[in-house]
Amino acid sequence: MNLGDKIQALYAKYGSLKGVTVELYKQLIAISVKNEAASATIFLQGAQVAEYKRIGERPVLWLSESCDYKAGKSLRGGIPICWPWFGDIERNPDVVKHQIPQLTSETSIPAHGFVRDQEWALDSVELIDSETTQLVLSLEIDASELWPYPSLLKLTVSVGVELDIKLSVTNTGSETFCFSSALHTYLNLGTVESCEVLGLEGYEYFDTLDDWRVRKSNRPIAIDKELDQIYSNVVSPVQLKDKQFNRAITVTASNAPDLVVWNPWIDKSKRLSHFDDDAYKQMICLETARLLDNAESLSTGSSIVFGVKLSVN
Ligand code: TA6
Repeated sequence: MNLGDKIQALYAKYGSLKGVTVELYKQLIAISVKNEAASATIFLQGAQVAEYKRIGERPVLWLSESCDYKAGKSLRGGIPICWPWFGDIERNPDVVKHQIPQLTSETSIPAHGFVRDQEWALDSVELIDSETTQLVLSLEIDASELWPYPSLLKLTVSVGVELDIKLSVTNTGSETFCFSSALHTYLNLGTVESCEVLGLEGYEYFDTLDDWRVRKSNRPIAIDKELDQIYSNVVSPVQLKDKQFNRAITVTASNAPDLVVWNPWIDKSKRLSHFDDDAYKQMICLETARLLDNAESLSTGSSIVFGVKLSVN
């Protein structure tokens, strides 16, 4: 089905719902929803929540102004879904890494897995009440050279006073598999100087910028240099406190015990795709995840659900 037919079919199914529109951004189809509490835009590619803002407030999610909205490349921003591995496959636990057949040298293994670049199906859009709209998107994965394990992913997005995201993973094949995953949430902020990240004080973390050395700090995280830190088994919600926007965004994980803190800062910003050189001043990634020792082993027919809730106060 071509783009036009897909859009027509989506409009026929959901276009009559209050506050729901189907939009085309160059090569990518998006569903925008607006209710009395908030608005959001979700792209079918990667089931990527690209925008979320509460009515009358500033965007909660950061989205690059340099996105090119081309098929096959996830947008820079919003909440990309990293699955069935996180980051560089080589940095994943052996139990995850050894599932990936040694591909020929010409076949590069994409960072953050492959589902963020694929088109998901929109299963449903439901107006729960005047302040809550729920969308469900799914991706059926057949065994492939890159991932020999049939799987079913479903993303449930609840747009309202809070943004609640749940990803369910089901093993639909005949062999147990193990995956790591992250909801790679890009948060919008006033400017890095006016912000700090609270809730990770006293936790050890891997500093991926210093050969994964284990470090710990008892102070809130200032955003004043490149940050690429992986925290394990975090129990508290994490908060981005933003003095300039006079708000705090609370990131509450569900069944996702790990958290990645990332800001590319000056030098890496210049090397990133679809990322303006000074964009590091307006964003921070706080990524709820299942990584390293918390990679999840799923036997045939079993499922797991994990996610994140963003609230503003
Ligand atoms: O989550 C942090 C990270 O792994 C960084 O190391 C950086 O690579 C970032 O993800 C963005 O990755 P991407 O593949 O989206 O450019």
